[in-house]
Amino acid sequence: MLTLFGTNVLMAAEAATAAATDEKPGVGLGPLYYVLLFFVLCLVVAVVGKIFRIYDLTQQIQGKKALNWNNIMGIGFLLFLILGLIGAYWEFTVQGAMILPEAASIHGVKTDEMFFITFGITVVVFVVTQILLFGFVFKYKHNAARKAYYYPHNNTIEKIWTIAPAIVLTVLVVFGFFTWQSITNSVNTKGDLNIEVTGHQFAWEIRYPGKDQVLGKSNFKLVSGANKVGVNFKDKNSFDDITADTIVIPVRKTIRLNIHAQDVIHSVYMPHFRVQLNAVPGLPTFFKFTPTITTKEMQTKLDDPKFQYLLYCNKICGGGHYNMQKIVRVVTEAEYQQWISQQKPYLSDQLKKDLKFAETNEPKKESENSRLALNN
Ligand SMILES: [Cu+2]
Repeated sequence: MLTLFGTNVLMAAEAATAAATDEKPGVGLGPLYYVLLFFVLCLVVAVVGKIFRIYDLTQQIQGKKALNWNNIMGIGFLLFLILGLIGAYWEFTVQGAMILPEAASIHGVKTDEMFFITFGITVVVFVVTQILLFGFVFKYKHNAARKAYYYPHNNTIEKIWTIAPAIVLTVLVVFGFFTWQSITNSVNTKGDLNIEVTGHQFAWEIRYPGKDQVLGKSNFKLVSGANKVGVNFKDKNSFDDITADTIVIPVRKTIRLNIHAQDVIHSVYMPHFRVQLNAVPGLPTFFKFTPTITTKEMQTKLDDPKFQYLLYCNKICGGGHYNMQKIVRVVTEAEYQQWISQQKPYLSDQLKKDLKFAETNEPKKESENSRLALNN
């Protein structure tokens, strides 16, 4: 314990120095501090218990009235209830304030609604059951003057507490099922912006369709240093495809994310839009959503000029997992058009060179077929 405490004091001192020199907020209390605090609390409870016990024994030796342990335990339960409820309220207000800002997509609003309805129902049940549980323990603690009422079974109560939760859960599940259906049962409509997101250890590759609005076909067998997502240039639709470092999307336009993975399972996660879908090797998936709040509008709403929407990988996919992050910028249609006109074509000079190389050396390259045979 002393070692733990010492380490924490050192950490706090270091953080204080850093804060003084860099003016950066220092991290004073590490997790070890709280572990230590927990053990100290346990120790305090044990010591107080022992003191009571010694007092009790002394009273008995002196022939005085012994302590009423049932009362002490009853009050303990009541304290636990009160402190627990205060703790729950604290969690709700302090940690609750750290939740995501309002959903920035159409379906996200529905997801949030469902979340808050479920949360509301469970909170009410939680508070009522905890009060009943600990309140009953306190009220009906052992009392020598009172005889327990024998009440072994009641079919009506059994029926109520089986049927009521069953109905509530069924409503929640059916509600969830239809919401999920409405989010995912999206037909492809003309005018959707198709964007391809390919995950690999440890980065995301982004491809936009060119003027034709159609992404060219791709095949993992064609992946090479220059052709990172294995675009098939036999498909004419791929000629005008565009590669980008950031994801930029126009507000209030339906986006269809075409999701691929090249090595292990990754997961496309954009919490502000309430979007998450796994990227599975060999199994292309897609997710459609419509952003409703531009990055600038969100910065104003949150009063945070540095705010950015982000795309994360939400599967622990290896050592560099933390690195799989991309900024997502939601802009107006005009800003989007301006941005896309400045992006590089996917068919880079290097790629053109590579492909030509395959064309001229075709007969020798039989063995390296898949990668270089695309110009056959
Ligand atoms: Cu990943």
